Amino acid sequence: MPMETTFLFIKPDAVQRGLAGNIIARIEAKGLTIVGTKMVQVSPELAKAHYAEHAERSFFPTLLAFVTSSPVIALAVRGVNAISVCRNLIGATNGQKAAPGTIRGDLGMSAGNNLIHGSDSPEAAAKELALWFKAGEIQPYDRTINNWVYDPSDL
Ligand code: D4T
Repeated sequence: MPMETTFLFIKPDAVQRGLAGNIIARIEAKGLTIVGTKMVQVSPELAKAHYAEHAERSFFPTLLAFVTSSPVIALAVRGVNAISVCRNLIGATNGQKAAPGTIRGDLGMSAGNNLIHGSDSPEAAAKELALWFKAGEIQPYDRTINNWVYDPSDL
């Protein structure tokens, strides 16, 4: 199984609510490795580029206003099948419907204010990592503890 790197960002609601540590702790405790992180005040241009696929949706203006309203924390996260593992960790879009045990299921009550974004495919991860991080801002190291996180057949 190849290691993947996915892109997440902790959204303005989670940063404002003081939930960033809780969310990052869940990602680390799962066995994933944070290989890049920074706080970003999202510009309208970055918001539009990131959410370009939703440009025609009715919630697009609200989404742009929300994501640019206060700083976010961008994360590059590495692990075996990291893209799908993170999507499962995050849970369904609407916190009212997300399963207990997921970030949104445990911490949120909204579809818009839904705490965290995660790339939904290898193509999206590649696009979003390139959009948010400059060369040299991601350190693709492997934690020595990975020998205790994975068994040999996982790697
Ligand atoms: P992201 O992309 O932020 O990880 O969320 P999801 O993958 O779970 O959900 P999405 O792409 O369908 O939606 C993108 C973004 O739009 C917001 N949103 C979504 C909203 O404000 N109102 C809505 O009704 C929906 C469906 C939340 C996430």
